[in-house]
Amino acid sequence: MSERTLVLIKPDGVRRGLIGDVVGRIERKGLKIVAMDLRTLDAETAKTHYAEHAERPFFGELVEFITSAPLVALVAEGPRAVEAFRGLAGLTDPVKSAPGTIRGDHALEIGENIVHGSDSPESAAREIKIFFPDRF
Ligand code: PCG
Repeated sequence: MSERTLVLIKPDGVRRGLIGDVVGRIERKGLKIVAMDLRTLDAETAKTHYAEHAERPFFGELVEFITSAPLVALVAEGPRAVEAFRGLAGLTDPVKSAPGTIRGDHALEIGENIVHGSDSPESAAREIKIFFPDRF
């Protein structure tokens, strides 16, 4: 059965010219990109997206970073898309992330870890509604 996941190529990924690398990995894996948009997030959208982290000490920093410059939001679709993309992305901490993953190959900082991927099909449905309210 097909599933959808929300992927963000965060401002660090866009700034460093990694849109093609990330999109290429998604496509080579066999996931289908069914929506994609380059945009700069406003603070309200960022806070809604990251609501589960609202009480964390790094929340302010997280919102400031994600709104600081353009990002790419995309929806990828395929069998177990959530888990499939999380495998491509690697662990949240890029230093602990294996080489061969997006974060393992490209990042060192937990706050600037190139991509976001939904962590469950339920989160994916919520996040896709935030980024692409009229599309699905
Ligand atoms: P993401 O986008 O998958 O979901 C929440 C994000 O919070 C996570 O990736 C990290 O980039 C970020 N994050 C987690 N821990 C920390 C931290 O200690 N400091 C900062 N600045 N960001 C963090």
